[in-house]
Amino acid sequence: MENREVARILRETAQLLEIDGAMIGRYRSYERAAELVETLPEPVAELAKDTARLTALPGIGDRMAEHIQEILAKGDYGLRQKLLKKYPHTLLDLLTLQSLGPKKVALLWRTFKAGTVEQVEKLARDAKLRDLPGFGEKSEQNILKAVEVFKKSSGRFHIHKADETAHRLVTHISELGKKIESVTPAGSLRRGKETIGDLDLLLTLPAAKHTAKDIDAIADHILKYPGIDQVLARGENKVSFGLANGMQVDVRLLEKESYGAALLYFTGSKEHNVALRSRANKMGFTLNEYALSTLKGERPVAGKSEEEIYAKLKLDYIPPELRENTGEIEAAAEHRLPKLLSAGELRGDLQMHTTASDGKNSIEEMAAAARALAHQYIAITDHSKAVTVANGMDEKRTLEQIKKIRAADARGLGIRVLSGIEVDILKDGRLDLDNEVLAQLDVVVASVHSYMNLERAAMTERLLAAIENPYTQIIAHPTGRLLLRRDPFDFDMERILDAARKHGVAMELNAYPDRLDLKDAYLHLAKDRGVKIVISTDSHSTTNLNFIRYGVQMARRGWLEKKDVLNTLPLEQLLAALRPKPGAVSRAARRAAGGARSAVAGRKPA
Ligand code: DGT
Ligand code: CA
Ligand code: CA
Ligand code: ZN
Repeated sequence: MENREVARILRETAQLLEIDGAMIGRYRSYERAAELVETLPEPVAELAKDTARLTALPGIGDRMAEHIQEILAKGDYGLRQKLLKKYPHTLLDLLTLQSLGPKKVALLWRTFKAGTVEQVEKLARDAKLRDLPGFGEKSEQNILKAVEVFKKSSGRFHIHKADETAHRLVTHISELGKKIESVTPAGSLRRGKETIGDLDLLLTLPAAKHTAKDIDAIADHILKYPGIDQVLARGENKVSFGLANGMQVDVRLLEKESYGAALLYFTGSKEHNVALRSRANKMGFTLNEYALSTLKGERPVAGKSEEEIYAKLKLDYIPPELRENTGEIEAAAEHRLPKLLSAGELRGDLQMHTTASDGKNSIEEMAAAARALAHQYIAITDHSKAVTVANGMDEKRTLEQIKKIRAADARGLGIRVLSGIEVDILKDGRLDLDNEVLAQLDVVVASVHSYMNLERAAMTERLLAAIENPYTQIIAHPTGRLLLRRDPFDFDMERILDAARKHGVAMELNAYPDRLDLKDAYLHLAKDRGVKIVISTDSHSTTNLNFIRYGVQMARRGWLEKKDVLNTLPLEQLLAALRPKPGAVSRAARRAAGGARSAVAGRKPA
């Protein structure tokens, strides 16, 4: 069982306890245990083999340790089951709605016995909620918006969750050793899409003749994967099942000779496949999941690898992330596909939090973990005071934090640590900290965390004002979307990108899997307009730093190349490429002498 799954069960217990009216200390202890498990650097299943190691963790007592062990053994435990006898399981869906917390869900349940999303939706539509304490007309609207998001997102998963599950499945299936040739994730996961519907795995069989019995044995082993909830199909070509976490998995069994054709087909997207097939037909071929063949006589001409199929279709190889039929086939035909960014080209990470605000680790711990990922620099960017729930820093604390970061950096951590801030963009577009303080930071990242429902014109003006502030260097998670939970802010993206370009402000691609913001289409738009991108993880713990790879995948989906991304630059060049601080005369002057106000937009990486 994955840490995240155990954490989810503990967190749900906390929420159910809160609904149940438990004392705050009681439900908080489950919440804290959930957070702890979620951010453990190793599998909790390993740790839990030794009770003493579990109880050595902060905040985990004997009872919590028992709970965790029971969850690991049975997938659930007594307390949660007891609570779910009292309250319907669907209350947990209600809790996922952006605008409803446990207190409000409890009130809805007590007042109307409303326990499903549909019931609450109806109450909001019928204007029955506005008179409840803590609700109003605006909350009814917000609930209806959240219901829309819920409906759109049910049955889909965040990419890191799908990725982890796929990894575990591949490990499990690989135990078959020589009985199989290979097992490869395909579908939307391989394309790096922001959320994943189901998992598609391709399993190739060894070349030697295999009998029905061999295939049976393979299926038997696959279905021993722990966490299978129900088997949906079992045949000689396909094994499908649902997992306890709600995810569905299709495993296709195929001959080695078809590997390329099958990988191409099951990677998709469907739109890419359709366009590719039509090109094949025009060239006198047919293309299916088994091979590319001649139309007449159906003689196979390619199928072992994707490369040979693209080549026969007179196309350059198209990386999976580009396969959405948004111009990649035309570009491949004309040899003008971008040379996509690769993970190894990133040199640093420019947004992360520490215990100074809502992060779980210290400056030193973040630095050590980033260094282990071979980063050359990081920026520590804790929150500013407006974000009270995240313990944001005021001017005084920010100055202390700058000192702390500089001191740590001066001690030498094997990686350069920049002093940064994630400063809040207030409702009117002003930044949340004084200019004198902003002037002292190496990296100023600005972002919105409040008044997220402003109408389009107001939100556009707000972001324009933030970009025009001479201290702003990077706009973080620009649209504020939370995948499967919250729609993006409404604003005029093209105007914002134009302003960013004009003022030399970079746009963040936030790699945190709940965000992936900017998204692919906006990244492409930004690139076309000469706006630079920074890829950052927005880590709140050392383990989050690994999310950088999802950012790289999204960047590739946005057609980005090394030159489009500022944190591919060595440190000195990065600092020179970020918008210069007001008063940073020497650098600005040097730039002017070089004739390049386009220093940010047009700089070539070394
Ligand atoms: P998902 O699972 O919703 O995140 O998205 P995908 O892209 O993984 O879609 P899925 O699982 O339905 O199918 C996997 C791949 O199989 C898909 O990307 C392309 C291929 N495929 C599925 N159905 C069709 C179809 O009707 N026509 C064609 N040409 N390809 C299909
Ligand atoms: Ca899929
Ligand atoms: Ca599928
Ligand atoms: Zn943020």
